[in-house]
Amino acid sequence: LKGLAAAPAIGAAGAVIGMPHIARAAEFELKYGNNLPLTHPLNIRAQEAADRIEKETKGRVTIKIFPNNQLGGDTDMLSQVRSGGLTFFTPSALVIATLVPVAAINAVGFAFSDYDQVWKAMDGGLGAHVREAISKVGLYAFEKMWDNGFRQMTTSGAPIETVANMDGLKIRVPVSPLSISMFKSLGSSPASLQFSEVYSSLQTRIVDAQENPLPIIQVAKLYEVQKSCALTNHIWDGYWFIANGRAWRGLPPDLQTIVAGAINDAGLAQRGDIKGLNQSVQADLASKGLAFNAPAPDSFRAKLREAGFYSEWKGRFGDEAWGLLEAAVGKLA
Ligand code: X2X
Repeated sequence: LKGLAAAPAIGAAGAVIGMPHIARAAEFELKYGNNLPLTHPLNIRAQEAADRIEKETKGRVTIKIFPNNQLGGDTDMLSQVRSGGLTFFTPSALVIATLVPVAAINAVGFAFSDYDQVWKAMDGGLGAHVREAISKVGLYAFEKMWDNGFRQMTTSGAPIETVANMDGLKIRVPVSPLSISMFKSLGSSPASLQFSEVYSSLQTRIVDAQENPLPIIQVAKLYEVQKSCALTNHIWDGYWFIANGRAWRGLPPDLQTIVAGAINDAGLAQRGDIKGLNQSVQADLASKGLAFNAPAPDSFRAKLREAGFYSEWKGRFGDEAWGLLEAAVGKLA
């Protein structure tokens, strides 16, 4: 984990600024990668955590952030964090589920009705169950999940008013078995694409629609290539802040305490940011030309039930996990 000493700063004219000195390399130089633009609260709060960690560890731990798929898409970063090439990664629950299937349980369609239910479940028994499963594949999941948000559907075609408008719709979904199953059950033709490919696939009409929380639609400028947005709230999605297990265990306990404290606190602050954005972003997107409508969820839910979506996923997640979800949200299927 030891890196090279930083080179002395070089001024515009090539002269060394001040006395040449060799900065001491941090004992632990850690890398964190994610799939979101720098302007998203996830990156803003992660940078705050990194600054706090450097300060509180007196420079022994530094974290360099690689935002916006700089290190590859989700699938690439997931394998890098498993191998140790990356120390930290924040996959959405949907995406880490390709490795830890039960992690998608928070994304069951229309399960959560509000954030009180979400955080009670994810900070409680359901989140603990998922973190345990994540630990079994050699990764460490920090206690506090970060917010992605309630997912909404956008399209370049006719507005989505009821589930009938989903028929045959070519919609991009994340690389996630649950998303594919859900959108097939709704009658659409989903395509799994990494987030790094979403803007261009909408622009070139490989797909006509996508679904994401409003803050992502804003920071990734998806309004430039979409016409309307249906406020369906069909999935609540969050990010697990994960670490390579070996790298995590290689940190002395006092440093682990500082790192976990800073990351979990930043996660809580980030939840507040998203909550605030949920209030304000819609007006901004509307002013940029995105038309909004708020479909009643009933036709979507009924279609999922008829297609056997809930019974299938209850079976796939197992009774224990399903019971923990229902303890938070009430009976689902
Ligand atoms: O890929 C997406 O749609 C995103 C950004 O929401 C996730 O990370 C799942």
